[in-house]
Amino acid sequence: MDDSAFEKDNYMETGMPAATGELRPGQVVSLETAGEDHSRYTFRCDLGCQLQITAIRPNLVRVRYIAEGNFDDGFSYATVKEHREGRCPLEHREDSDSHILETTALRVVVGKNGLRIRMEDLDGTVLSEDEKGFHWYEHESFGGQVVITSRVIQSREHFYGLGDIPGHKNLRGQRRMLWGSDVYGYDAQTDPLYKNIPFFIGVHHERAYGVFFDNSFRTVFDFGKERPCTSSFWAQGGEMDYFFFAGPTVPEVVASYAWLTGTPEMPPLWSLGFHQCKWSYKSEMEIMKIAEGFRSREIPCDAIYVDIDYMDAFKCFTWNQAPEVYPNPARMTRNLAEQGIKTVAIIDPGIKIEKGYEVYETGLEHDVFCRRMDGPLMKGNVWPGPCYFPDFTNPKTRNWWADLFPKFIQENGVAGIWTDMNEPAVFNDAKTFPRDVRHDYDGHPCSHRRGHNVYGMQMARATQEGLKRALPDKRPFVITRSAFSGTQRYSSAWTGDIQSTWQHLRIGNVQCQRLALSGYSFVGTDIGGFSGKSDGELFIRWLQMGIFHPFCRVHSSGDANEQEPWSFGDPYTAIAKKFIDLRYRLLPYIYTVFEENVRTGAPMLRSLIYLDEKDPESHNRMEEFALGSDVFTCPISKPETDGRWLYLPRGRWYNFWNNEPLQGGDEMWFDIPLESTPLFIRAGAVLPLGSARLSSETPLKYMELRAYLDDGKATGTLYEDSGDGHEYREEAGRVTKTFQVEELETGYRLTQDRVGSFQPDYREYHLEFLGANRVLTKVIIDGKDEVDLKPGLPLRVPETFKTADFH
Ligand code: MIG
Repeated sequence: MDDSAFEKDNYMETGMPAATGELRPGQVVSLETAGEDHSRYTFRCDLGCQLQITAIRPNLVRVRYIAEGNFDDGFSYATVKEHREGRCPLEHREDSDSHILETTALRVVVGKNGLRIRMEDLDGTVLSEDEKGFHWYEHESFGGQVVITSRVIQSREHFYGLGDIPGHKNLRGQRRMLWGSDVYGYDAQTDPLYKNIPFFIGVHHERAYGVFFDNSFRTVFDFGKERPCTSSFWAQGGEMDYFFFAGPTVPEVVASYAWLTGTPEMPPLWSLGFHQCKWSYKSEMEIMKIAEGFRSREIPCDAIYVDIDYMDAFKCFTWNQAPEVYPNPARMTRNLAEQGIKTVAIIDPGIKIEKGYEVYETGLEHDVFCRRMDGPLMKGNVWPGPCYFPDFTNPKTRNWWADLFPKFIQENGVAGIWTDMNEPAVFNDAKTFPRDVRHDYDGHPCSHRRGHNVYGMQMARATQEGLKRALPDKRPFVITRSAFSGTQRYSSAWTGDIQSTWQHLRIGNVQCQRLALSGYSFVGTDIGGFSGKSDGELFIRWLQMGIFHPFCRVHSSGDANEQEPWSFGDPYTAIAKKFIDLRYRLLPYIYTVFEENVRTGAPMLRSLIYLDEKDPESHNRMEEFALGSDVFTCPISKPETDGRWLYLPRGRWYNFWNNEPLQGGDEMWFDIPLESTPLFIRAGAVLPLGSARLSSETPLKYMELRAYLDDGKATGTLYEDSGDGHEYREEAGRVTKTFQVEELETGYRLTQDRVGSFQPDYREYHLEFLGANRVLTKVIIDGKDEVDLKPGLPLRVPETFKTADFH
């Protein structure tokens, strides 16, 4: 029997505690403080329950409860250790009912009876308030406790975040489970999904807070679905251990969560280009034809993927080298590389049980595979038939796994690795490992109940390490389907097996926005949809959204139709090329936005709620989103339409296509034929646009700078480095340029401020002033070289300029 049946998943129902088995903390009997700065307080109750509150930063506190016994060592895969261990002082006082702890930004009020918590700002405005607060049930089948926290939903409170959940952007009224699952052809109601990101944001009264429940057991979040005024979350084991982010704005909550769980390293530039994939391109010949398809039509492309059929009998780290399949992978990848195209190969966790197969044999030798409770290795069926599965939560296993990559990658010329099926997925009733499977959990031995939700994350981590060992001078590129909080440090991600329908275009849009709000920016969908059959119109509209996602890849199951940019004939091919070209023109901007995410944790994709939580229009609208601070879009998500209504956020904008200035804060109609998509640039931005090219490796001829003037002013940033390698870690290997436009009496002054000394290939900027109210006829560079401007030609300035005065 599927042993998930032993785990009851509803702990919300009201009823007499005695009847339901619900247990509560009782009365506080003692209080201890630790740390010279009193950054931690521990409360003990009469029956053994404890609460520990630790201030990490003024707007970030950690809250841990245990029902009995002692706190565990607090180990977490999700958080950056030095950040989790940050400390800041807490001031304590008490009144008859409560203990009151304060940082310089947040007040935590703890009830002496029952340990209920109220989080307030220092003016006494409630951010979040417990209902029953912490309570628990004994877990009858497995031992330990089901740990729960319930809170009062504030008036007009809305909820966001929670990873890749496919339903409405606003989670109010929804219940969602986190238990990574292989959900082929999922839809908006499917629950759970692939990724497990137990982080959500609450917004009410123009304020935001966040909660990260750092627990890898199966968790459930209820945002007023069962009881309309109560939100709650619980786990099937482990501790009630959560981090509370006080905001008070959505951007602050999101950046704070990203700080705690980490941000990625800079990716190779090619990984932000356009990628083409299919399950499967079945031979070298077919792959070379696809590459030729791109190059003969001059459609840019940076990577082609090989799916499971490149392997010999689905054995990881092997190639089927039969003459009609992949006779010479090294030759193929070299030929692709000469055309500027990288090869990304899929690797699954299941290792075929087959005598003599090296990965299997060395796996046995190093004892890296998962075992059942009573000792035997865990057997499960996936693509190769019966398999064993590495325990990626064991450092020894990760080391063994990482060592498999150098040979595979160097011999075959592979540039990046795609990890799939790592929920983990198994072809059995439970669709995953039996619950009794053992995991090392980095020295915290446990069953699959605790190991499941981090399995994919640890596989991605070990794979990233493998790429680092294989190509030490390059930046690793990994893509994963399953993830836990913090996986953004190791890998990009895609949203899994999405269907080729208009509804799924809309679902994918929400998923990517939600992931970005949940610390995971380097994400995208299977453009055109994975399962089912796309048509030219759906493909184009999906692509018009996909080029604004940080990860931009076409993928399809390939059983219903071809899905290359030219598969739908005219006029679709030309339109597809136009938008893939646009992706490449935007690459310098996208790269700059990525660097901002790495440095500050600001998400690359920005939902309306992120842009302006004080604007009620932002709470429930789902389709509009920004890429970085300056680019705003909204996909056309319905067939046979040549326009749509959309909400432009408050502030001023320009229509990218005709440079028309627009006043936001309103819903507007735009005519959008198939060869266009809604695209707006923030007034006051200087947008860098690269010249068109076939791959990210082709040097730029020049950089276009478009100053979208807001009252005569504009500013912008451009981050550049060599696009790969590690030199960018030094100032000499990178440059951050800040551009500033101010209005002069008879023209404009543009200044460039550079930090870092990296020198790009191109020598010239081509400038454009949008919203200018004068005709410019000459430019003076750095106060001396005066050049006449020719009408109709671009305004050119050398890449090295400091000030350019236009008159
Ligand atoms: O059971 O490798 O989501 O992208 O093409 C299906 C074959 C396994 C699921 C992935 C999909 C991939 C497919 N995989």
